[in-house]
Amino acid sequence: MADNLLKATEPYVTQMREEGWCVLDNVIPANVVGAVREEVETSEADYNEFSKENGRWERNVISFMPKFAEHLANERLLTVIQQLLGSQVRISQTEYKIRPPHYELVRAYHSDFPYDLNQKWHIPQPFPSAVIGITTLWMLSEFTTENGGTWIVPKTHVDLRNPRGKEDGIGDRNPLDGEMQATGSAGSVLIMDSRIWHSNAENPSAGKRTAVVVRYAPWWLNLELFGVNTATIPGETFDQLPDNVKLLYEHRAENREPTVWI
Ligand SMILES: O=C(O)CCC(=O)C(=O)O
Repeated sequence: MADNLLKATEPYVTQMREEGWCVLDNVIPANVVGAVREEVETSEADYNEFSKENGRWERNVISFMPKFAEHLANERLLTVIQQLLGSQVRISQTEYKIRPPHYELVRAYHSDFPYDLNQKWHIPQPFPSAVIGITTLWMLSEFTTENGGTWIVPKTHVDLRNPRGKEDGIGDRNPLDGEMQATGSAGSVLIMDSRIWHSNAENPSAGKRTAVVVRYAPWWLNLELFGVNTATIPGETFDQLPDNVKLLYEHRAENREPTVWI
């Protein structure tokens, strides 16, 4: 990793280790984020229609958003992630996270894969003291406390309890001590240790809160997830991705021999 990148990302890595989260700004430059947001918002309907006809786990959502995909190996972002997960990383899951205007929600606190205790493919408590997943929420519209900025509880990445832990008596629907909403300008990325307790928030505003969640994993983690959220990317679509993004998605490419990792 280049020295200048290590230096520029040091405060973020420190915050990740101590607090379990940070917001990296300007990952998608201001002059292109509007076009990326539009692509993501308009393609969700195409994706939903495709999935209705062909099945929910038939095509990876990244296939529907090539402009967005270009940013996933952003140098500063990957430098932060690689310092926490090791230098070989892959993307485990990608999902639309668009909250419509006037979206109402009771909190639903959880940790993400591989620590989501409601999913079959989780590791058991007590979680080992190691970073095994990084969740990134790409803010394609500004995140505020009025439009559904994600609820997070800083420092919970080292708490051995969990809101979905049956014996832990926390309750995933309750406001929690220390909770705060993550905010940032469009083009920023909320980065979380996947153990961090976090939740959707209501969006009482009149505008959409548009985001995509992308989860990164170390190379050695099993990403098969029993077929759920393992949708593939057509080979011709995969061929169009920038090389450094191919590296993150090669395990999901259809009809392509593994070349990038060899
Ligand atoms: O959309 C959000 O603000 C939170 C999403 C979330 O909790 C998740 O993807 O695990």
